[in-house]
Amino acid sequence: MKYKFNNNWTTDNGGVDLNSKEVDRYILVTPSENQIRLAEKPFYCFIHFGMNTATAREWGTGSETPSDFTIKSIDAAQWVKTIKASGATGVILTCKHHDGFCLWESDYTDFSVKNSAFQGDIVKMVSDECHKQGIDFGVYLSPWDMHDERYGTEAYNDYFCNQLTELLTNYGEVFEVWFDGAKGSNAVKFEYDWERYYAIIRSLQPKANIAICGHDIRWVGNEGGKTRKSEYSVVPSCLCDVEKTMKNSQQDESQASSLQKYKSTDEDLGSRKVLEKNAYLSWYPAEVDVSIRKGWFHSDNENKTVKSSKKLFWLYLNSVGKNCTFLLNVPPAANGVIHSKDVRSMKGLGKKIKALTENPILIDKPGRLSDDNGYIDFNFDRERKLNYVILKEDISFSQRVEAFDLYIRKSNGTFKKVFGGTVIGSQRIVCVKGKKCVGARLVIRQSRSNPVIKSIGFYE
Ligand code: FUL
Repeated sequence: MKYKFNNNWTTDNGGVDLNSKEVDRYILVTPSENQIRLAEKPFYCFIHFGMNTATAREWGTGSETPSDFTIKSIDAAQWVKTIKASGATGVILTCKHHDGFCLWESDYTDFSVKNSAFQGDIVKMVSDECHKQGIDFGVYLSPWDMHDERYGTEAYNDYFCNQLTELLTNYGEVFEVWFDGAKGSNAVKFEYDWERYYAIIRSLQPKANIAICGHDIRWVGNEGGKTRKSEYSVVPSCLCDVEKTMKNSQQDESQASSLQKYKSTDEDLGSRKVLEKNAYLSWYPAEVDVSIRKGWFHSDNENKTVKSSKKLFWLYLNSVGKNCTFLLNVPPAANGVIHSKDVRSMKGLGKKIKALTENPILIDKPGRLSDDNGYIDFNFDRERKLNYVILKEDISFSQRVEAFDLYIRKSNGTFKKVFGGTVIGSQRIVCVKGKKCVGARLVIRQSRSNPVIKSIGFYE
């Protein structure tokens, strides 16, 4: 055999402690029930729709009037059907974007669909449709509001809480509340009453995760689909600091696409080197938000920028397959439907995601590995063309694996390394590109205490 495999790997463990007080401190950080539920349904969609759809802008100006919302009808059934076809399991609707216009008939402002040409409540139409077609519903409510006169005074916090209460009371179960960190650089200085907002969410929708300016879901840090080589879920608690998130978020309308460029500054958020310097740690998994087109809102000028299903699938593998959740934005047009180009890509994506696990070769549930489980062998029934390997840690025991390798075993008995990776986390998808083999070997090189592998699946 060309490679040396160490059965009793725990004595080596990459030269770092397998068990120690410090390691215990890391693995004691585990997800909440809500975070576990989200990790099990890691792909969902954004719907950016509102005043900006009618005016073909990204941010609006704050001086629009309800009559500028010229859209008269929407086909919510088509929206949800399109999203379901992609394999996504939820929708987050921009109930109010930075321009302040509300897609529901709020009792606390005149600036809503109520006073426009639109007949009805768009939040109700979309949430009803989600419930009808069996997918989750979530809300985006922009804290920054360019229109409302109360913004900048304590009365705005009351207004925001009232709106949050409406959204979390009248539209059934809400799976995620998305608080955007974006705020114009010239906006008045104002302290949002986050603790009050969070208390309302926890009491009215205890199953909802709070994203971005919240403590349940971390923004991956860019809007281009880039994830880190090692995306850790156990990170320093200071990353939950809302002010820090806001500083990195969009601060100008024209930045809509510049955030699609990658920043690599904060590449390491959760290695031992980082954690040992931080007294407080949190389970704060990353969410990748990307738009299917150049902008977040639909504009006919950007129909050429619709991403192909191949590109979307790559984004899926690079997020869902790398311990992140994936929030893909699909913005309907001003005629009330999602454009046929976007529909085509979404359908294509759905097919690709389905095909990923359509032909299982073997699925195993190893559980907690023992000291002499340095490697585990898997024997296939016959020679197979291996395409994907899907690994999952049991994250209720935290995120433990720090380095692993995958080998295939050829029909002549030799091993060939096909992948060397770092973290696994809730899900790691490894592409093997149809290599012929009769078995495989998973080698754990480094871990925080003994790994707990929930499952490993091999797919043709
Ligand atoms: C940003 C916003 O400014 C964009 O308009 C969009 O809503 C995106 C998801 O977040 O920060």
